Amino acid sequence: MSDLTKPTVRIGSRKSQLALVQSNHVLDLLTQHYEDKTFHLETMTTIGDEVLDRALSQIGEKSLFTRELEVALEHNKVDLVVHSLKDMPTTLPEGMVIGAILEREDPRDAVLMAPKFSGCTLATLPSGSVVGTSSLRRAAQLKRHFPHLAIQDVRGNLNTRLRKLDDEGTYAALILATAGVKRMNWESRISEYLDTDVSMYAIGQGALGIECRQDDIATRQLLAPFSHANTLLVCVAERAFLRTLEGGCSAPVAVESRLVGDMLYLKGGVWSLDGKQNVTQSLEVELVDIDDVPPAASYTAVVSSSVGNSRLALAEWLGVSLAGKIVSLGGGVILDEAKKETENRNLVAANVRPSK
Ligand code: DPM
Repeated sequence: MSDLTKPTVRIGSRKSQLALVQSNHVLDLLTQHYEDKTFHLETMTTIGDEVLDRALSQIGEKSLFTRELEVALEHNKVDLVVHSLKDMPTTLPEGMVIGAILEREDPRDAVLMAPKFSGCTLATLPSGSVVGTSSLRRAAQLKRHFPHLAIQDVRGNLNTRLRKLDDEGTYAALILATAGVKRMNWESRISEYLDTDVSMYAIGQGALGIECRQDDIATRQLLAPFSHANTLLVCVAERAFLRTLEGGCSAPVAVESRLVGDMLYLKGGVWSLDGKQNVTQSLEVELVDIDDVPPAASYTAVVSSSVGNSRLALAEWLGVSLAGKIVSLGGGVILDEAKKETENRNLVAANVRPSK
């Protein structure tokens, strides 16, 4: 029951089961921490939830799963929104920031097998087996490592996908993020975890990002204690990498990152859509505290009152520098080609003649 004598903080959420689990998790954390406030969930639907007949990369909108929620934030209908960080664009609409990044779950991709193939791994599935994923990143890496498999789009929320895997007979396996599968309580269905030598993960995968208005200092202060410094720093580096490459959903870009002591390691890669060409590189930086580094308004839209500015700036620098290194080694050409091919595929899907 909401107590009308306490001020209410409104949390915006998508309606899918995964979004609700994530938003309720944040609601519980806030409720336990702030006894003098009431927290309330407002649910809404986004384009990403509604358009289920096209691949993600075909819808051609960067903020697929976030736009409607951001409009609600902008119009002061809600005070904060919980997202999977990997669904948050690296540049947010004017006036919005990521006020907290929660501790990252296992960032690896995972395999869920159809009952018929239980006991198999991706490597031992029969030739021509259909593996479902709409992620260009996963598709490219899988094509490279498992040329005997047929990668096919699969859309819909996680519940729809699992039903398709179990009931339809089209798919031998699905590739999903371990984090989402765990949050849905389906961990027992994971038959194989993909190490990064097979599948590097998406930028921000496994972490939750909480968006709020940049000028809403009260909400920013409310969120600050929930930020996980280690996750925040690796994710700033990953997001700076993606932003510099202008990857988004339309091209295969992946990372692996680690913060050990003060050493921040970032590995990044880009792939052609068929996975045959790729450039991967790594870079590291020591995070140090320099007192007189002035704060930026945000670091890839992320704000933090507890992590030092010089650390945030160095994390951002790492991502930008790694992207520069990959572009200079031919990764830029691979990415441009992948983006052009994706656009043309989308035009074909929309019945428009592709450009040369
Ligand atoms: C983004 C991608 C996917 C989601 C692309 C990618 C996967 C799409 C697909 C940007 N967002 O990963 O290369 O497989 O067809 C999404 C999931 C989660 C957040 C589901 C998943 C849960 C995990 C998390 C969809 N967004 O990837 O299995 O919090 O990171």
